[in-house]
Amino acid sequence: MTMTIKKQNRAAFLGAIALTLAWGPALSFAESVDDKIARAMSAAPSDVSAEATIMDVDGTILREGTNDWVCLPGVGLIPGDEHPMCNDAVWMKWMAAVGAGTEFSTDVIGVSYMLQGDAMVNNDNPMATDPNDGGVWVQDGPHIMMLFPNMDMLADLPRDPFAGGPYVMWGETPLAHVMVPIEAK
Ligand SMILES: [Cu+2]
Repeated sequence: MTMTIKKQNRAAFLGAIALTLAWGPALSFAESVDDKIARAMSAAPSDVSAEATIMDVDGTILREGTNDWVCLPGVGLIPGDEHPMCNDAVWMKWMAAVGAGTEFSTDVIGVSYMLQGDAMVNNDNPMATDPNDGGVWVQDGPHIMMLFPNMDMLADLPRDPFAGGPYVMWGETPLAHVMVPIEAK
């Protein structure tokens, strides 16, 4: 009798595990791979994104591409972010350097598409997290981002995101880049 109960308990236990395994992935990955790929691709014109490699924010390759672009469903540096981007090799190098906390430099310009817009950020301080800290905060709509080999090339661009046209984000940091909005704020 004792043996029978144990067997039944064991069966129930294994059944519960099987259910957990069956439902777990569905619950923890509420968003399908197809949805992530579609959002990643929406960051750039189709002649960029259609053949691009699609990489999840954790580095997982969701789809191998055949051109030199890498599209992501969010900005992995910002936890939970869902603003997609399509990066060239220079921007992927920038992302890796920021993620690893290492120095970034480039000999050539870099381009990233963010046609679905961006998160709200402090334009001077990439580490800022409080939108009420008195700094200049900006959340841009569709834009292109550019990296340059040296800061002299950015000398004449405004540091004010609301000046109109391209502006410099995080200009006093090694993460400086040019934001090129393509819609009015
Ligand atoms: Cu951006």
